[in-house]
Amino acid sequence: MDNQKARKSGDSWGEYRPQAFETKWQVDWEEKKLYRAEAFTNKPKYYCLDFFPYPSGEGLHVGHCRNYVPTDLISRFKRMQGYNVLHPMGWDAFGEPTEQFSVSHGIHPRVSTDQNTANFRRQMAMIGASYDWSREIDSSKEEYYRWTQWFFLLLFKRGLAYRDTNWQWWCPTCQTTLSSHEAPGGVCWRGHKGITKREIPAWYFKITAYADELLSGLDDIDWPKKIVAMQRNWIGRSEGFEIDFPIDVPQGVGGSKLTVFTTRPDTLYGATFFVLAPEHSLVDEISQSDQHAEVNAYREQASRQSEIERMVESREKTGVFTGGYVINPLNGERLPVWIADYVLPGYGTGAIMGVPAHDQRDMEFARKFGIEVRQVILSSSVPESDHQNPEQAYSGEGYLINSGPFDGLPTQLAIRQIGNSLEQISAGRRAVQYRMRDWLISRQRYWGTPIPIVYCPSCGTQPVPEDQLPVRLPDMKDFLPDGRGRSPLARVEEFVHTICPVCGEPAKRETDTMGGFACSSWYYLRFCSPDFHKGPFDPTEMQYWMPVDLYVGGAEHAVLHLLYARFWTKVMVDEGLVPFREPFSRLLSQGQMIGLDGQRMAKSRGNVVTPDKVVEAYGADALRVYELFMAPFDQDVDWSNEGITGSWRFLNKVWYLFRETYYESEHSGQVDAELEQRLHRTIREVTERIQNLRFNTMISVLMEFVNFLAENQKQDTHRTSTFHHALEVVLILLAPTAPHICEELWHLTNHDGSIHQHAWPEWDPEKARDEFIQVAVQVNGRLRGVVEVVVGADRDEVIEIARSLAKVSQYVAENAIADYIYVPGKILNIITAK
Ligand code: ANZ
Ligand code: ZN
Ligand code: ZN
Repeated sequence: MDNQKARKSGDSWGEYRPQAFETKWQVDWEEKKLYRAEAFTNKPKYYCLDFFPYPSGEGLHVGHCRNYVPTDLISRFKRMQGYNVLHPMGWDAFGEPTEQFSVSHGIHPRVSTDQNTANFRRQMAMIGASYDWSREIDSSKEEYYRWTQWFFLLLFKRGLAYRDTNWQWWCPTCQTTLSSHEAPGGVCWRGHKGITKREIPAWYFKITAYADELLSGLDDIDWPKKIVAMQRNWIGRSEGFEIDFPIDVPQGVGGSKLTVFTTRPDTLYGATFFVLAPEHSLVDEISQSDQHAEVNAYREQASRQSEIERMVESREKTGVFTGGYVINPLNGERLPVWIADYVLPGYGTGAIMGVPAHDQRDMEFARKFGIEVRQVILSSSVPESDHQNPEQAYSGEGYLINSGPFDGLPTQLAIRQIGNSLEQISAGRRAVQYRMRDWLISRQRYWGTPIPIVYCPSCGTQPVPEDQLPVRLPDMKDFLPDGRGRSPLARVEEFVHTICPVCGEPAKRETDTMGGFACSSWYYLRFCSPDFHKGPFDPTEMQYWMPVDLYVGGAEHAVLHLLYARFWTKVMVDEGLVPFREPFSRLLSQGQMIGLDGQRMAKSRGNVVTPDKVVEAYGADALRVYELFMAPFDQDVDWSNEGITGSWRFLNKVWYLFRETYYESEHSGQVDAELEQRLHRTIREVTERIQNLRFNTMISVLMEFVNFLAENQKQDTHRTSTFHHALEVVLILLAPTAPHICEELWHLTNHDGSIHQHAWPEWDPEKARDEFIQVAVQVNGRLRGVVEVVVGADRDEVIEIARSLAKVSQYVAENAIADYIYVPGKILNIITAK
């Protein structure tokens, strides 16, 4: 810093009034195209992406900022570190909410989408987000959705898109089918009650073909454990056996069989009955005539239950005997065949062997209908006193009893040997099952990507040729469904009637549109080359930018969106389109913002705080500091009005530190060794904490350092060159967090260019070397140990280290903690609740 230039009179600065300069800088950054990503520079690349937001009519609230502020900080930080950063934004604009919004406001979805995205853009600029707006995309625009259709054709060509008629959830309010995940608990995901099942032809994507790859890929990515577990659970892979039970036909020819899927073939000797799902295709064949009436009545009743209801474990078991029997292939026993709704049609083979002693649902069923409960597994832990609770099935491992030649075998060995025996007599085979179902893509709605398929009376189902894309969404004024279960597009004659691409004769178009998850399954690729016309993305740009280095968004999309996007990526790999198997290397999900009423912040709950209000009162930087400082990034947090004031006060302190010290004094040229050490440690701590996404403690480090400088300033030891250098560095370190105030101070202190283009400071490891001190740890005033901590470690860190002490962890585990009293650098006293 040039000492001469630094002389400037303090009174031109005034008070800290962020409203006076924040917008000015936002406009300046945009004009200077500061945040444009440019491919093929010799810088390393960094792709930092937010989940694709749906541009709601309500706009952003401060809860959303918990997503956008941290990714903005990371993007700014990476740019200063010399990366070529891609930080784009776009809109997941197709979908029912937009349609509903349009209806209730009496505007066309195209118009409302444009209005809403404009508002989002404004709000994002207002909080200082550094998006590269030259890459903005909108999934409801023709330039985008023609490529969504292109991907549909790719899936079709590879045999991964098919049409089938199935029972599906139908929401009478939304007037569309719902995929199973959109009907959790038998309620439409938008809260509508009274959904029913309908048999409807629809398009599906065969995601199940990639089940194993979707599982194994989870090993190669840096994602939160919880989300990986949710993905695994959703895919739900089970290894087991299929076992054939011949149907017992007293008179006449046999040969038919019923097959079960079981994970426990070792319990085969304990099977005392057999159950088919009421929907099973062989129910009619097995039912005896005197049972027909009862069987049919039960089937009718079962069809009205939701799958979710049927899966509830505690439900009273119901069922009907069919009159038929099957034969246990290993011991020849005759088992009565029932139908019961706790057996689901869509899983395994839709049939089970009932082993009441070792499966709780089977136990409840057997008790209700007076069926024998036969124990075949003895728990190994308590061999002699193995008195089983007569109402509680033992589903663990152990040793076989009552199992003929297999008696005495431990579970795992028994599974293998019984499996081998079944294989030898061709009555069983190894099998793998997945809970995941194929992806239902059809929606009978207007505001979505039209499915590019044509039905010809002579040529059948034909894909629309690539060079005829896009299949344009016709402009409809009255686009609501008419209650007949068809897509509104079916009413547009010019749309429906077309020419068969194969024979040139009249044909009809598919009128369903695609569910929104199709649009968001590839958008991350579009950002690499948003204006590319020859394909969904430019292969060279894609090679440069992909995969996404950091992907951040809410946990509510942790299963489906991520699974679908991973699925499309794997299809693209197989087609030779992309070289990476996983699109998102690192994933994070931010915690939620809880409103003042203790509920998750949401417009529908009326507890929303908008960034507009906060920025107006405190400025964007205070909001940003607050969002980052209030809690660890991934934890839920309560909105607090005091908290935002605290953040503002911190920035105010920064402002006055500069105003009152820096330019009213010249430095002496002297070096302050102690300050230098602190400075280098601060650089290291801030850098590492940003890298480890510990934004809240990163800000504490900066606050502490600013306080230290302010103290020095009062003691008038601020004339050293070290002090002046430290001030400059503080500004750079704070710039990604509070970009406006730092830019303003940067210019007030006569620096040229934008601070956001300044290089990130380095630290000297020698100078930053840690010094340790000992802190005594007490529990309720009694000494329990001593821990070594780094000088300057904050309270939370000391608590964390202290809690892991063996003598302390015991107290912590057994008692609730009432308080921690920390005397910095000396004593931590843990007070337990009494
Ligand atoms: C006999 C048995 C004995 C079972 C035992 C369990 C314990 P996962 O792990 O989820 O794959 N099952 C199979 N198909 C079913 C269906 N369509 N509806 C309801 N239940 C079904 O579960 C596999 C087990 O779930 C299978 O193993 C079967 O019950 C049941 F001591 O077979 B088991
Ligand atoms: Zn609905
Ligand atoms: Zn034809």
